[in-house]
Amino acid sequence: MSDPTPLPAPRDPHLRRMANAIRALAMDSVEKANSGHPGMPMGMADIATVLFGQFLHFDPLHPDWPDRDRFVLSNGHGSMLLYALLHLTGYPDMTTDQLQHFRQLGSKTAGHPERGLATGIETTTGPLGQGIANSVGMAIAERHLATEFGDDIVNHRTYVFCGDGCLMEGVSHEALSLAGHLRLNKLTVLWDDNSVTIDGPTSLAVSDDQIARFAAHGWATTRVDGFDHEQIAAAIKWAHTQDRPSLIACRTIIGFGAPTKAGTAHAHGSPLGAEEIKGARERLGWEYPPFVVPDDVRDWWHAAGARGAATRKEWEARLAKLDAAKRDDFLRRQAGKLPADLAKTIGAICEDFRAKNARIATRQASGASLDALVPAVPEIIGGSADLTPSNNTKAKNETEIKPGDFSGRYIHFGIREMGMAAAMNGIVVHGGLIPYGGTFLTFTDYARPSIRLSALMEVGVIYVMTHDSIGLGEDGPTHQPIEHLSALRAIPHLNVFRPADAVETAECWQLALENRHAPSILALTRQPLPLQRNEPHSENRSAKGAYVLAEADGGARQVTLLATGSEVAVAMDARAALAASGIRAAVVSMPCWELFEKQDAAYQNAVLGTAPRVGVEAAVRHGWDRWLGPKSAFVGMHGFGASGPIETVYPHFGFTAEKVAEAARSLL
Ligand SMILES: Cc1ncc(C[n+]2csc(CCOP(=O)(O)OP(=O)(O)O)c2C)c(N)n1
Repeated sequence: MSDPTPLPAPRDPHLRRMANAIRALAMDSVEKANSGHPGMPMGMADIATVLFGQFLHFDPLHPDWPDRDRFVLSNGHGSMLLYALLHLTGYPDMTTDQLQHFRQLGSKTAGHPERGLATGIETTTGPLGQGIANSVGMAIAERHLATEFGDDIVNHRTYVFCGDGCLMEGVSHEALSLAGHLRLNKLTVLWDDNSVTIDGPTSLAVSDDQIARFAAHGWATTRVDGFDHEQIAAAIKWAHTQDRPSLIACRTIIGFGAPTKAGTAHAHGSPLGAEEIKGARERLGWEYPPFVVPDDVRDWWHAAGARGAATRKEWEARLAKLDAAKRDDFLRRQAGKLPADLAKTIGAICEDFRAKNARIATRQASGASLDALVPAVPEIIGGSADLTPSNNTKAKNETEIKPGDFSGRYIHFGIREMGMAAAMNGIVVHGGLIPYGGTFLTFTDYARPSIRLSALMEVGVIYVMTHDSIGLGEDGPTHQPIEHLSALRAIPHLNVFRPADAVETAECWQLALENRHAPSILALTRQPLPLQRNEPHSENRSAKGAYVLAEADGGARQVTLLATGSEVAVAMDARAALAASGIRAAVVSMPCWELFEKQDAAYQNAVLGTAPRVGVEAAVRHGWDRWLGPKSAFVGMHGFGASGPIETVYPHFGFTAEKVAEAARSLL
């Protein structure tokens, strides 16, 4: 219930005043926007004041300082808390004007924090649970890089704010469990324990004992009054001494200060209204007009923001003393630049495939590529959601990350697909590492919310998704992806690669690694595929997304067969069958639609041709009409697959040269 009585005296009136600046900016920005969430910033303002004012290592003038502490606002709906902190501590781009344009088109102050829009936003949050799961990846990255470059160079902490919502989301289970298992002792979660969500009190839907839950996951736990600055500071100091990740449960009141809405869901997701804000100002003793921060408060916050500069300079001095080759490597990786000889490494992998006339599954080709890439590209760090032998994700000699020992480069993510994907987002936004992780393509559904965020953040996570069609056979329709390629292609800014053979697989690995600003899906087969490309390797032909693998022999094309992945071999056989009956067919391999889409019209037209087209893909048609044209046919899936050996399942669903040739003939 609301509590219109005066607020209890704060433990530290000075710090309360600093926190009230956050409260006022949050109330006023949400009010001006007529949209947003004032309750959480008002409830967590004192905790944020202690963390940012006394503990967090950061430098607003050097927001990308690699050894800064990471701060994740997992309860991203409270974005005004972060924007107010960035503004008050002196991030130059977070101006008063930006706060006044909260949630407006073109502003840096989007509804939920978006990485890249403003400096100081470490990761995009809003979908509850993602931030806390990202933080696990950040903490892994920190520990691993410390083993590579030393504690002098990498030695920072990761702090997370989260609410009841984040802890109700299933992905939090995966994240907490993995963090506890790995003993990520430099990760601290500060939970906004306010017992309120949108629908009302948390008692409507949950009765978990969160402290016991975190403890069961192997976390150190403590509880504080989220308005008591001394308790908060003591708990953060306590967290620094733990040998495992730590939870600080902070008892708070949502909308703290609001006379009638505090402590209720009414403070959660809508403007407080003029009357309520007036009352809050009175109760908080904040007599300044909207967006005005008095000098003493501004000075204190600026001093808090300036605190990190000296620490950063000390770090720079240590970096300067680092062995030159190591320092260059560190800086190269931080800048997201790949080793200069990557193309050579890929060329050698392709040569090897050709020399062996590799008739292998593309998942095996991916594994063989990793055998060469992992030693050549030290920033690669990988893993699998418990399908290592199936995904072929573990390179020869790739050692494992273990609880308390982060020197390895292979992560057993456990059966936690979304946790893995979200952790990879955390690893990649941390900087210095390129994460890849495997599971079956069909289980991208379990990871999709995090894959979407990789794409929204424009970060180069690499998803190694094997068993990419009904071609996986006996595991049957539960495991056979049908709509997944289409669903993934629907995500903007995500490159979906489906290589046709070993050479294309290595090429797609190169493209995925080189693209540091878009995530990649590598959709790979379980079944062996013949080598299609046996010309000496000079260019990465997959780079244009689609290309003519085999032109029609003996005259103009009568039909063009468009195929991806395992169906390229079927199309090639169909081409031969058509040739035998005097029909001139070309085969176009389309390993990545998104890259093909980026080519100019002249190239696209040359590849697609003007003849009738047949699309071939062991997946649903959805999306294919973009490429098929008016006179066309599609050989694909029209429903779920079936359990059985590939030798029977594949022809059962029509993936034979005869059926494709038949479809082509029907167009002539
Ligand atoms: C995955 C996901 N589901 C639903 C929402 C919508 N949503 C935003 S905030 C919220 C309630 C969160 O409650 P809590 O974490 O306790 O935040 P508080 O009310 O304390 O600010 C919900 C359901 C969301 N942002 N993300």
